[in-house]
Amino acid sequence: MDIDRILAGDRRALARWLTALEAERPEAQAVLSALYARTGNAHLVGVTGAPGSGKSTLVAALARAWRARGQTVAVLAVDPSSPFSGGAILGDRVRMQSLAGDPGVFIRSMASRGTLGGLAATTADLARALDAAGFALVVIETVGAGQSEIDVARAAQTTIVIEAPGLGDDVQAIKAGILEIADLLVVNKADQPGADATARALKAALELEQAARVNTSQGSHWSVPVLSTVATNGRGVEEVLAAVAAHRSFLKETPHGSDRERQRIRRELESRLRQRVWQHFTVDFEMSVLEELAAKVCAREIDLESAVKSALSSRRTNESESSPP
Ligand SMILES: Nc1nc2c(ncn2[C@@H]2O[C@H](COP(=O)(O)OP(=O)(O)OP(=O)(O)O)[C@@H](O)[C@H]2O)c(=O)[nH]1
Ligand SMILES: [Mg+2]
Repeated sequence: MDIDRILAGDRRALARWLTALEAERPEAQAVLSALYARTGNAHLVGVTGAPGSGKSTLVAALARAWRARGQTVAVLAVDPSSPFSGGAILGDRVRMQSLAGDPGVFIRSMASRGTLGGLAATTADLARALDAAGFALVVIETVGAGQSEIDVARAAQTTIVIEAPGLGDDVQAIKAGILEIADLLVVNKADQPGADATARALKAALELEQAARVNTSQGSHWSVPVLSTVATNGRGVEEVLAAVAAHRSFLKETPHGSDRERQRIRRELESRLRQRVWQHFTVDFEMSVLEELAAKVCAREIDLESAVKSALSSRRTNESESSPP
């Protein structure tokens, strides 16, 4: 792990570091710790939405527009669960081909981690690494479907949720959870029939959701814009760029923004801690104990709470055996 080469912009050194971070190698974490003070300069932008809504195409268009302004861009494409991820990544490569060869752009696909809580943590680490490596914008693309994608999106500072007309029932596709994390809503494929109806449905859903948001947060609040784009020809891309910049200023300049940043870090801290405590717990804990306890609970021999106590006490016995008094 060569810190100097990473900081000098050596792409292979950076790629090696990211690979080692994905594999959770301690030396890669050590580099991240050493470089942590250099993070915090990038703007982390999440892009999430249904499969095929045009995320990659829009990300490529955004990246080109940022590059035209002289800003460097890194893209993390996260696709952990899809059995087609190999193909999707190939497709992404094609769609992002116009960016290939530009030293100011770095594209990385992640498809490896499927463990609970682990993917969001790994994504956040990779985003931080790209931040430390000096990229001005770090875009995290995820297929928005379940909770784990929402967790991944939460690693971003500005989250763009993409919808497209004709992807089944439009309003149904917008789950409450996904509206909640949206800082910008984009109706892509505005050249397709039904785009206006999709935008209207989104605005209506958003009004309900925002009413709830204002009640829970005091003072300044961000009003989520609904924008339309045609990612394939760049229509509306400038407006998205402007809205991302406005949201960034909002985060920097309002108390709500700094609160949110602290909450984001706190959430990450908590989930890492939870994972670490679990890891610690499961070291020399017999997982088969869980199977036995589950069978007993199932057979109504014991209740869940007693099973938890029993698991904890069996762990404690192990602990006192393995550590001298
Ligand atoms: N007509 C039209 N087609 C678009 C637009 N944006 C993207 N597409 C097409 O929609 C298809 C899917 O685009 P992608 O960018 O791969 O979508 P994605 O959301 O990244 O897809 P996954 O990563 O597989 O979830 C491609 O064939 C694109 O060319 C648009 O604005 N209008
Ligand atoms: Mg994609």
